[in-house]
Amino acid sequence: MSEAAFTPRVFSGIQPSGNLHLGNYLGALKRFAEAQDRGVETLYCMVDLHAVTVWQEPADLRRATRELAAGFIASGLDPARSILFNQSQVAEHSQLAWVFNCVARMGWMQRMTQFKDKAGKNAQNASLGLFAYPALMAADILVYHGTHVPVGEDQKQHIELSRDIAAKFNHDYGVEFFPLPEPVIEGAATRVMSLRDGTRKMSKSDPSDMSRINLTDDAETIARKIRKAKTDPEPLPSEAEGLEDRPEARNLVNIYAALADMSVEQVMAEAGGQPFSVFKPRLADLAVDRLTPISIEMKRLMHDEAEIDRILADGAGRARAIAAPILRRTYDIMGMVSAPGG
Ligand code: AQP
Repeated sequence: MSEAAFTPRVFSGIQPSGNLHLGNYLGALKRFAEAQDRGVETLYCMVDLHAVTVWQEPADLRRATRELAAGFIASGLDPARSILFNQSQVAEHSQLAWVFNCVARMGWMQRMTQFKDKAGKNAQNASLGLFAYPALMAADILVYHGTHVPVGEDQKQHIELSRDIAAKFNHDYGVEFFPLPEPVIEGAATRVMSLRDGTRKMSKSDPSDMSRINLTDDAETIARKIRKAKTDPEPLPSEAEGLEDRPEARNLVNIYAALADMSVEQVMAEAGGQPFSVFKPRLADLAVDRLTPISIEMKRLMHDEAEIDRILADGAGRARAIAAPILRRTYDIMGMVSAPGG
């Protein structure tokens, strides 16, 4: 393996913690499929080891992992062209994460806003895994020498930390072994907000199901959630600048733009001045048109769990073939003695 010559390779992951939603689709899954369709090498992972940083019922985790795999495939990821797998089947993620636990500094982790958000006021009671989460995430990417990571805006800080870990490892050992991965955060919907509060991101763990559109929602549910989405009483402004202090209006316009593959300016040119009584039904029609084929395909795929398990096992084998030599070389750089010829 020639060090410092990094072929572009895309890696990203999603937690199988239930309720795959429109934010995950527009911020991540849709972008994953676009990278695959550009012909770059792509690896996409159901990060079950991340999910268990907070409590998961075993039966729910098993179901959510298969449902997420179905969501990946229904969103356009082709197991023949992308490597699709669940993290716990490739032990090299955890092995490299331990190395990175020894590279990353406590102070770096303490600055992570996701830890602060998720641990809340009771940080002493959070799991050690939740604190160390970003080191595992760095390992997820770097165990493949991943160079590009499509993610939503909320993950930017973690990718920056992955770069810091890669740079410190390279510096400490005097090598250029790990690439510094780039976040790929593009498009109109890098941060989809809650339908109930335009200042909070749409999230799996929001207790209100009305706050998000789930990829498993049927047409009627999608339309109802959009109809009931919080808005202000004014019609849409005629230009994008007019959305600045109107978080709910901006969110619906961003969602429209991302679903229609349009820019926000193009949407404003078409829909500027419309009251929400006109814009919301248009958005609902578009969302139903784009999302119901995904939910129907997910349900169909979920009928054949054995086939999903076969796809994940096949992906894990292909992922391990890339990860194992990178981990071996990492250990070697660090001075770990390996079996002769190993
Ligand atoms: N609201 C969002 N807008 C755009 N992108 C989003 N992503 C998540 N929410 C939004 C992106 O989806 C990918 C997978 O996220 P994840 O499931 O691994 O973790 P998360 O970011 O913690 O997702 P949630 O829904 O916010 O889960 P909870 O409620 O458990 O915290 C990432 O690329 C993420 O950016």
